[in-house]
Amino acid sequence: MSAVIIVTGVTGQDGSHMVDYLLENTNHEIYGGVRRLSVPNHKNIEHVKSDRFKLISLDLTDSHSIEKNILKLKPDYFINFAAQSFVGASWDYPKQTFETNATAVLDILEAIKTHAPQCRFYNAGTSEEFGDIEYSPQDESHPLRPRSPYGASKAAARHLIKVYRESYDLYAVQGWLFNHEGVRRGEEFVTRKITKSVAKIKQAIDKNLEWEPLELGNLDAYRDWSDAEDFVDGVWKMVNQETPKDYVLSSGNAHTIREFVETAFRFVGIDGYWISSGIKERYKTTVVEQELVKINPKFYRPAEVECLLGNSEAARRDLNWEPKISFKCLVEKMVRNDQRQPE
Ligand code: NAP
Ligand code: G4F
Repeated sequence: MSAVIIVTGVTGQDGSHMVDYLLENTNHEIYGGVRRLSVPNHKNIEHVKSDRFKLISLDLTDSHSIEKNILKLKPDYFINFAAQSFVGASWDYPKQTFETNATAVLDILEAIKTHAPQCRFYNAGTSEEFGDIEYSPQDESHPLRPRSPYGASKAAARHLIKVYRESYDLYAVQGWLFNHEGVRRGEEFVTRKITKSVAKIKQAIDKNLEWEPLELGNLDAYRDWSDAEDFVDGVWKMVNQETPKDYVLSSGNAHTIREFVETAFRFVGIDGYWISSGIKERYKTTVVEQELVKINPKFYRPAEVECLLGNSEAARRDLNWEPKISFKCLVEKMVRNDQRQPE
């Protein structure tokens, strides 16, 4: 039987991978939610050519557009990847972040309860909800101690989902997904920022040209990085259990930003070394005089989540899920992709 699935955030990283995954692994009809922008950015979905995929107009900050789509399509699944997803921007736009990431989830739950109570709802939760961590690795029992308006908005959404699940018997879940990256990653997130810059610097060195050093903030934070393509399978499994339950998805390995930088430069044959410390820290190479990386304090955050390391034992056991791509393969894949991109 073919089901009707609404996926939001399809212009972004995870939503676009979810569309690819569903087209390849199911025969369902997929409706991709996009909001109106002056200049549409459909790059991540422009390769999709299927009459099982249609775009619908859906802005999470407009409850009417949420309700209208749910009323009309009566979806069997609603997979919500849309969000203000950049932690750094959540201090600049705390209200917009909360409205997009939490209030909109309430609007979706209300519309599902009223118009499509059989619909299975997945919301994109995050390791950022753990925030100021109490222990490592973090599992499903770790307390929610968010450190940013972003983390707080996702924690609020989690509480709402639990309340609606228990009050109205809805199938509604929110995974705790640790960082996942890839070739569709937005360019302001640290991994993509690094791989783009490594590709540019390598090209400049090869052509004997000058370059702008990569400017970063906190190099000491640990993140548990995986490949986004591995995660959409876990999300689909989470929304297809017998009874709804939230799971952690993670690789179980954490690396610092510093290690990501070293791995990316090493892949293009540039061995570097760190000198100095604090805001004077630099990454240099013996090949040329000019520095590769320097610190710009504008990328420090008002409050930092210093270490995220996930324990995904429960998902591996219950959902038969595991990530396949290693940290090194992920970094290499991202750098290789950025080396192929035209300037
Ligand atoms: P992303 O690439 O930044 O994509 C975000 C998507 O949300 C974009 O398609 C964006 O559309 C859409 N969006 C933003 N505001 C909207 C609104 N008001 N109405 C409708 N659509 C809106 O994020 P991602 O990395 O794929 O992450 C997907 C989800 O997982 C997010 O909820 C994120 O918070 C969560 N998450 C991500 C990670 C990770 O490591 N990637 C980890 C844990 C949780 P436009 O193109 O129009 O901006
Ligand atoms: O790449 P980031 O911006 O990702 P962050 O904050 O971990 O958030 C991502 O993962 C979350 C899951 O844990 C998602 F919920 C969220 O939607 C998003 O996908 O920053 C990673 C780390 C931070 O510690 C940051 O302070 O890198 C550090 N960093 C150092 N220099 C930088 C920079 N981050 C960015 N974006 N830019 C820098 O120049």
